[in-house]
Amino acid sequence: MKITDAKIIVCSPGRNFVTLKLTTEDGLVGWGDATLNGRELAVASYLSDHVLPLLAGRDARRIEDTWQFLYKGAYWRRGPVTMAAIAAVDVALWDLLGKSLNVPVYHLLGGACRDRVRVYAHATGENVEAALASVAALRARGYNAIRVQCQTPGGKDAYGVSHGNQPYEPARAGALQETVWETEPYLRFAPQFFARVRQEFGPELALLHDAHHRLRPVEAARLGHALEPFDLFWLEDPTPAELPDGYRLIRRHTTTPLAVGEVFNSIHDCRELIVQGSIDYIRASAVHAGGLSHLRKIAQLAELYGVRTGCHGATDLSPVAMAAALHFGLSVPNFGIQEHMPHTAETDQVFPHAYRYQDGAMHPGEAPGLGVDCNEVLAAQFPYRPAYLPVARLADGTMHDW
Ligand code: EZ4
Ligand code: CO
Repeated sequence: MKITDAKIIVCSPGRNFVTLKLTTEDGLVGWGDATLNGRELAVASYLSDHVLPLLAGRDARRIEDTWQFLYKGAYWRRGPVTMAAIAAVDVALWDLLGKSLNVPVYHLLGGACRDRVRVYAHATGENVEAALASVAALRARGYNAIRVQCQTPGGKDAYGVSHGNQPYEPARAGALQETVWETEPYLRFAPQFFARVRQEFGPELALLHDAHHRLRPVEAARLGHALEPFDLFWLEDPTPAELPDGYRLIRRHTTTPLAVGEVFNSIHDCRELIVQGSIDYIRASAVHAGGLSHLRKIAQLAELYGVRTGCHGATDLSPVAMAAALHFGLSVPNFGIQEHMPHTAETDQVFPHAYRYQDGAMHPGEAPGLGVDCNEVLAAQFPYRPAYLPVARLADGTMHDW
């Protein structure tokens, strides 16, 4: 099963995606996602200039060897660009293997450990009433786990809040957007806000919150402690992910569960947090952490330490990576929850897929491989548009973590 052709498709059906298409001598096609939000063309170039020329003639069944070849063979290891590129190849090879054997990928990953993949949705509001209405609307659609983000009253912006009735989408086309961040008003507001959400929706709804790396460790510890009465499912990314000592500090001061890792790209980023018992959920994804092969290793390390998966699943994972996440989520023993932000209708048309949502959970479907296709003719109608993630500054202009 030799690889005979490899091609990159960059398209923007609502936001930018980088998609890898591998073709074998038997005419099978495998898909991989290499989307790196705001830095898409760097990965496309890494793939087309440095990876794809190495793939022709390789046996598509040698998934682990190809991973090792691309990781060790580059000498320059890790980093989001490299690992997203390796992920695209890896996921496309799993897709090809499934198609060649006529089985869904989750069977190749050890088979289903559960019958559906619990997902959480994003509620957002520019004020408390709007955020509560957003939670209510998602609950009505069957979600039993909801991440809630609300703008601090009087504040100019907050992480994760959509504007003008649009679904939340962090990347913005056109000029770079600058936001203003104020920590103290946020820290005063967040516990009052979650008290209100709990009061409104009762004890059973799983509530999640994302602080998006914006707090210093001691501030995050204070927030985690203050949120304990409201029984969060998790507090995500309370402090920058590169501060394992910061997470140890937070951990010493609060029993609010912690989730970290959407920006991680290798097991080495995750290791210290996991083995020191500083986190409860690891958020590494099948696209930004080296594909299904590497994500399995991260999950196996996490399993040893009682840490569960909570994989990133924002819209910057294309439907190809979303399918990979669902095959993984169905089959990984220490599954926790999967993030789910629905894509635009145009994205779903460009990437027809077998996965489906029902009653707060998703299933990858029974199609061979990943169960996702890419309509290249349609994709060509949505050309790449430069887009960036916003940046954040403090009120005095100091650059802050976004
Ligand atoms: O801001 O994926 O938990 N989800 C998130 C996302 C991230 C984007 C960055 O590309 O934090 O919305
Ligand atoms: Co996040």
